[in-house]
Amino acid sequence: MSTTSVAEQWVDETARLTAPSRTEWCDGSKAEYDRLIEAMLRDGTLLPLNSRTYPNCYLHRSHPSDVARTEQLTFICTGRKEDAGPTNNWMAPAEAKRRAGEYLKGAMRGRTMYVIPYLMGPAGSAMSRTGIMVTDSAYVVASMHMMTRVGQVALQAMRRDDDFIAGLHSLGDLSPDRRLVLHFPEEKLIWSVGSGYGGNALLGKKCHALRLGSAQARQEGWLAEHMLIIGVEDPEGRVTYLAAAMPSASGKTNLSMVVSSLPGWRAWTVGDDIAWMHVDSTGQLRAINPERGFFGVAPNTSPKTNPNATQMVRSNTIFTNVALTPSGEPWWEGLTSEPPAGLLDWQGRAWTPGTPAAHPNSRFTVLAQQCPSIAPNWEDPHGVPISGLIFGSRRSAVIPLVFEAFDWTHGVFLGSAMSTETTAAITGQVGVVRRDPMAMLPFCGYNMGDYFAHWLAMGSRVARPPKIFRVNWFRRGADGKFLWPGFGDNMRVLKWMVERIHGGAPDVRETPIGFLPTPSALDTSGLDLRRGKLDEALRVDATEWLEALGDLDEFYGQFGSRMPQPIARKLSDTRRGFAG
Ligand code: OXD
Ligand code: MN
Repeated sequence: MSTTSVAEQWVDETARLTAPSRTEWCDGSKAEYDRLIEAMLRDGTLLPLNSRTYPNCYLHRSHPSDVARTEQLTFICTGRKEDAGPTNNWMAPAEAKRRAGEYLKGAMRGRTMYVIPYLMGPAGSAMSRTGIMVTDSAYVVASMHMMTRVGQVALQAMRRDDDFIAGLHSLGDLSPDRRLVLHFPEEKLIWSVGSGYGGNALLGKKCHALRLGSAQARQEGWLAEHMLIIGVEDPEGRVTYLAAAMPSASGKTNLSMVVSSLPGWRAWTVGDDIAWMHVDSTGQLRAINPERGFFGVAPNTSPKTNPNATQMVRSNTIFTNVALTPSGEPWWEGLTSEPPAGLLDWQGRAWTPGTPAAHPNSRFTVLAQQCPSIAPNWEDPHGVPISGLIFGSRRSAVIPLVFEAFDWTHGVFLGSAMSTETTAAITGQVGVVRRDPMAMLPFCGYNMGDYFAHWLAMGSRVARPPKIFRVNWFRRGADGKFLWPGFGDNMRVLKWMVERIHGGAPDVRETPIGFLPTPSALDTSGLDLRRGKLDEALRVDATEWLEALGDLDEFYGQFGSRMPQPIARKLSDTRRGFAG
């Protein structure tokens, strides 16, 4: 394999620091994947699953203290603290390298250092970008095979010798006390040590495609977003593409593969987690999915909530931290209504009812092409044209089921003001409400004030700005139950959006937060939902809203002069709307 001298030099430098016993360049071939799997089966990193019912599927159990992204150990290391901004952890680059350098020094002794050239995005796309990652984890290499395009395809896509994000990953000793996930946007460099889990370790995903990707996108004039991409086909056969930002473990995978409860409507999956969006020469916003596979949350994935996902993980899938049945099948909460007898939990112990069988952040890793609803054009090098953007979060109160922004700037305001309840995808307390602008709080690789400004600037370059919607599937009634059934019925909400995009559904209710569908504008045919529940799901309460907006001045205030005034003005307009 030919490589560039810049890449070779960086790999040599890394080997001098980490001292592996050997270095192996990965080619991304099936033979390579099979060799890795065999080696991991031999050394116990992987356990085989039932080869009849789950062919070529494996179970990996991570270290019990390494089960989710660790935001408190994740840093943006820019020369100036203000360039990382108040919502990111910051460390000076030299200090970051000194500290992580201690953990990395000799960390690969006795281990193989794998070098993975990988491409984020379809082959042949001007929107795709290259990374070169080194790791001492065979599990990470096998996962990168599924999540990215590995090998020559990546090297060929480099625009210059130094046109790659360099990523150094080592398991270290897996101790959270010696774990750091460091991003150096000014050097196009990632250092991650001490974790073998998900977004901490599969560097193409959060570290490259979002944190460094967002910084690169700002410089180059595009958007790197924590968004699914979906094509909604209507009964006339027209497909309308939307991208939707939602925080981790808040339904992106389910929505991207939704099986419609409305006859004649169907969804095509383009991506479930990340969208890279460019404005083309005609002023059309277009999106690619930079990933090649899905790293989805297993719990609550079932034939009812996501039939496409349950089908796609029946073969060629690596499961991490799920439970194991006596017949060698994976199991997680929600997969079946009753847990099978004789389960082993995610740590391999006899399961005790009342404790999690699968870890709440247990995952499946699988190629996107296995998804029954994958769009035929999901790897189109030109991407898909985006006509609608959705900001969605998990809020049991206040936020209505769906509403539409008045215009692009107002939509950016709605995204910037998004708040959500935290989930098990991150280490820490679950269910805490926090501001999570555009679902990018953990992923924006630069000052979020500049990020809002970049969003506004992108709007002025788009000839036909997509309509922007805000959704919340998670609002609960006084009885504590969800007001909206969700899942396949979310197509009813998507249908309203598609109609709005194409100039239909004129019957809207104007409120200070945006346009809401009148309850009769949502297609509820065949849905057994009391009208009162829908009214409640769509209720906009001035007192609740004024209270919910209360901390936004302080939130925006952190960004000082970097906070774009047009967004702050939308906040005042909203308050005025409710007051008057
Ligand atoms: C993910 C996440 O893994 O957002 O996609 O945590
Ligand atoms: Mn995600």
